[in-house]
Amino acid sequence: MARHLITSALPYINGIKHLGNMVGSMLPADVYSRYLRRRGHEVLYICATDEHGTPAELAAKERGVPVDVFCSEAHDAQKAVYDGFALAFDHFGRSSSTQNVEITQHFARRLNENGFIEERAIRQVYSPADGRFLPDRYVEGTCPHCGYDKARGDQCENCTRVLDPTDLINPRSAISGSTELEVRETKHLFLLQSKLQHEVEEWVARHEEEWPQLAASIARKWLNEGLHDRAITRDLDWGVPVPADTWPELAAEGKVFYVWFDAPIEYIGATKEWADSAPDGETRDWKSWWYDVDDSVRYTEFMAKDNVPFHTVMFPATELGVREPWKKVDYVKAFNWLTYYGGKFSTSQKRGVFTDQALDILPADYWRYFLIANAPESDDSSFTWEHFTTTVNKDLADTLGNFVNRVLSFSRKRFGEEVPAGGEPGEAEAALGEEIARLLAEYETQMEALQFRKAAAALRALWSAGNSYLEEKAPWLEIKTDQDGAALTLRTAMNLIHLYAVVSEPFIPASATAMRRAFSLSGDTASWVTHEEARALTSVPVGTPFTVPPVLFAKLTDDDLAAYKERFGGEPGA
Ligand code: B3M
Ligand code: ZN
Repeated sequence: MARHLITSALPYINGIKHLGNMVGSMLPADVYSRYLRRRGHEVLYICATDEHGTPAELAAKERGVPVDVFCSEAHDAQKAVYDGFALAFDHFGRSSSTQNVEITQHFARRLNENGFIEERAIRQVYSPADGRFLPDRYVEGTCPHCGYDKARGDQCENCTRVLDPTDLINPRSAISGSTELEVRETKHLFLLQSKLQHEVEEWVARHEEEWPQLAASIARKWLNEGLHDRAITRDLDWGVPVPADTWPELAAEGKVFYVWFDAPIEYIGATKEWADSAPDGETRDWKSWWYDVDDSVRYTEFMAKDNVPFHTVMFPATELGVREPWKKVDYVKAFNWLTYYGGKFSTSQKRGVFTDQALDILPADYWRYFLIANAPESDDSSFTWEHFTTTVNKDLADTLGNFVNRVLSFSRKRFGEEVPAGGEPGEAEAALGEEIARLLAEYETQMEALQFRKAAAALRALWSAGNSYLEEKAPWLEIKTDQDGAALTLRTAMNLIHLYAVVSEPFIPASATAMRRAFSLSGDTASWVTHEEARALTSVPVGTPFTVPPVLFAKLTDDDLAAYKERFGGEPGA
């Protein structure tokens, strides 16, 4: 059993995330964590809100509240949505924590001691109208690479290239809209990534073969373009302060670290937050997860493709330059985009379905299953309400939900509230057992390979196999001539329900719990199903009391579909 460290890209604090963000980071990380926990591994799943930088300041400004107040409220609001999605973080932290401040400053001091930080005077965009320097997103304009006219000063949303505000064509202030911008000189800290290029290349070369193609190709592209020295400080009121013991002058000017410098470090910071918040009597050793002395931890990161350069090249460069054995990522699971009717989901333009709205409409399990089954793994994938309602009706309501309900209600009606005895398993049961064991093995293989769509397909096939068996045996007919045979069929089907409860938990935890609780099994542990158990289908013994849970998944009607499309718009976006 390994120790698995899992992180998903830290959601920015500036607003509630849409379904595209959810499926490209937190949700698959949660599914994978839940799976590994069930398999008996030690898992630590860490996430946090990414609270620094210009997006936070701009969002707070828009709301008219101080940025720290804004962040703490926005953190709670995001956390509530993630609880609603049943994301089982071990800790959901905040990058503005004192733990992150300390570790970030420590990293900066070490990088400086090792000769990887240099103070440089640079020319920066200054807005007389706003009376301040305009870093990153405070400047908007046209991307010099692709011509997109709403590019931000830190990164072009359209072509994902990282930018500097002075790169933009026709720049304007994001605060006042002023186009009368000047360039003035000011001092900043630079991380000398060019000096680390060689080491990062070597490190990537040792890992890229194992990474999915999407992550590996992005890392390569960045390395081939060459690592540039980058300014890692900003003129902002909000952020991790530059430590005064090392850079008194810059600290006095109120410079803070650039958000992309401290955000990945928060993976570590949040782990320390987790340790520091241990209940009385429990000790949590955060360093054993991060200070890599015995190679006992496997670290998997989840993120959308625009975050890949920061995680495969820049953060590793930082970690390498610190010259301490900080754990570096082993496996990078990257995702393409989920589109809304082929167009962009957009937080800023409020197009698509937001995670809080999704939960208003239907419980988390509907979304969890649909999103993972259609995760944009090898390509972008498109969300449409038509596809969503069809999938829910077919897979969840008909294939799984109906099976559970039909089997349990019919058995209760004919044999009472305990699992019936019936005859000995025959050929049909043996064939079913083989099929279930085979599909379970396939499901495990895909989960371990982090192939979520294929894992979902295997799960669906497991549910379907139960339906085929039930159709073939038709206990509602069988019972007319062969009571024992019908009881055997139902008992076997009930064992399938229990197996489904166990193996479906990573995808649909609430429904899985409802299925499991249908049986009063003493000593029913959280453990996984072995292939022998899958073949035998006898884990739920004769005589086990059961109840019929309420309908697991409601069928969505044409009226529902029309209402969703009316509310959210069902047409391709720009
Ligand atoms: N907050 C970007 C994003 O939300 C950023 C990820 C940080 S991961 C350390 O897409
Ligand atoms: Zn661009």
